[in-house]
Amino acid sequence: MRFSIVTAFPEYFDAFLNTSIVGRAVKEGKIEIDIVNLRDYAINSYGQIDDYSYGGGGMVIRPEPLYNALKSIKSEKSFVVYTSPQGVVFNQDTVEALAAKDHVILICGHYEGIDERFAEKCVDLEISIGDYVLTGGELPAMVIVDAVSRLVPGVVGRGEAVLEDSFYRGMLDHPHYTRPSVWCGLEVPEELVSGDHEKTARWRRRQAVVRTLKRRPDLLARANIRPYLSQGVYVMLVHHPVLNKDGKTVTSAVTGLDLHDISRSCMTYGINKFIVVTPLKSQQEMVCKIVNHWEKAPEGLNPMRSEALSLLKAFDSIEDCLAWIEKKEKKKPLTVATTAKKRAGALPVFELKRILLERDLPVCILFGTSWGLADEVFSGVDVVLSPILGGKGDYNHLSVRSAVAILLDRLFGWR
Ligand code: 9D3
Repeated sequence: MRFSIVTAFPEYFDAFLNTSIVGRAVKEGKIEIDIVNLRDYAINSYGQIDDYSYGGGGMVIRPEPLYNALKSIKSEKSFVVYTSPQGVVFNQDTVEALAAKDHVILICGHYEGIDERFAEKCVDLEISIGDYVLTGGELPAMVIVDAVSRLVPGVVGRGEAVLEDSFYRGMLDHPHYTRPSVWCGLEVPEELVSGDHEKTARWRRRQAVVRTLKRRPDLLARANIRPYLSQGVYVMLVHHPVLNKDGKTVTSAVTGLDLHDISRSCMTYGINKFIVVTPLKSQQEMVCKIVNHWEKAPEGLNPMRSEALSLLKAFDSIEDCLAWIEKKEKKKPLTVATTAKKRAGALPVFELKRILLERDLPVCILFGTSWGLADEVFSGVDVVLSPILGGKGDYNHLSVRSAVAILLDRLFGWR
């Protein structure tokens, strides 16, 4: 990975290039950083690189020195970044995108900025590091190089630290402690000195959750919360006798397609069990038959032979299933109903994420079939989720397997 930094103040980078993790990575040849002095491309022998702003204001860097400096270093593989307060705000997604490039050129702005024609013609991405005012783009360039370098293999000593960051990305870190075990009368939390790894992990997860909810609730919209839930997550597909619009009682049939697709969604998003509820014995037998059919299918006959169906379980009623979960988890699960229609009191997924983290209970998400869940189900659950909507109208036409996939992605997907 190579970085080229175009700046009128190369001295800024002296310590940076020789210090700590970045300094070591440069020495070991894992990254290459060249500093290009913009003054070497001045328009005259006075070293002039800037000029008065058209229309008044301060000084602006002229396009010719920038263009000539760029020409000396640019190849087809170069990606040109300009640091400016008007840029898109830098985050870990941008870091990852830049880490995939071979050669990143960073143009540091100074004074009021650079001539806009150069930015239009030569810059691929304009980046700001946050909403505060600095004196120039040199510190932002160092911030970018620092963050991107960490993702270059071998730069961060403990490679798994980088993996952990991306795995737990989207949530704040837990607090850290070191010796002495008592300092100023303050003790290290008992959970960390117990030597019990499971206990330590649980405490750290919980602390990360508490801090994120308190300090950065905005992060929840994108965070993958599954690793932070210490209890099981269950998906329930309900085939319940419901009144249809003609006033007849009907029970929808189990379908192989639903069982497969929902099982695979559950597998993908770390769901503990996929439970099918149907009061009909013949339908329960059908579930077993489908599972057995695929499990016993000879190799080669079933290209989708998957362990996903091992998540599947059938129950007579919602109550029986919830009692089973409670027994298994030693806690009453939080029950969540889904609907395709708007309902009063329904909560958006974002709120459910917050509730799940706050309560840290096992959770069972109920999906209805055909006409949806029965009214008494809605009144008996802890949370009703707002329907998945888009386009127009206050009703969705999604198949239940699509609804499961979308909801699981919104709850537990990386984004
Ligand atoms: C009068 C308008 N100002 C723009 C908000 C002028 C101005 C202020 C500061 C122009 C340039 C600068 C110098 N800052 C950077 O070059 C810069 C920066 C920053 O100030 N904050 C956050 N990220 C960045 S990236 C480059």
